[in-house]
Amino acid sequence: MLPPRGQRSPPSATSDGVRAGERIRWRVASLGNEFHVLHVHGHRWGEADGAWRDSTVLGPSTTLTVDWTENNPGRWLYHCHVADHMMGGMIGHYTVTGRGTQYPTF
Ligand SMILES: [Cu+2]
Repeated sequence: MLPPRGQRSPPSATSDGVRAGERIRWRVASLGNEFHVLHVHGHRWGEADGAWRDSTVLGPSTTLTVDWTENNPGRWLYHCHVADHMMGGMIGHYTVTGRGTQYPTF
């Protein structure tokens, strides 16, 4: 999802065609030697400690796998919360079609 530092290419995730009701898995890789804070708007995933989160810190050269059942149609932003990373291109949108419960954005 996140481009190498200094590149302005958009994240590689493609999501058009995801429909409410589908089970979704995101695999995210943090490349290089910087920390990132992934935030996915409109969605949360369960963690091993029982907490529900919509953002998480990714350390250098780590990966994250999260799953959820899609239930929130709309066009959602996902991005790194480090401002200069986001301004450098670590931002994209994620589109969910179909019917479901429309939850507020976060
Ligand atoms: Cu970042």
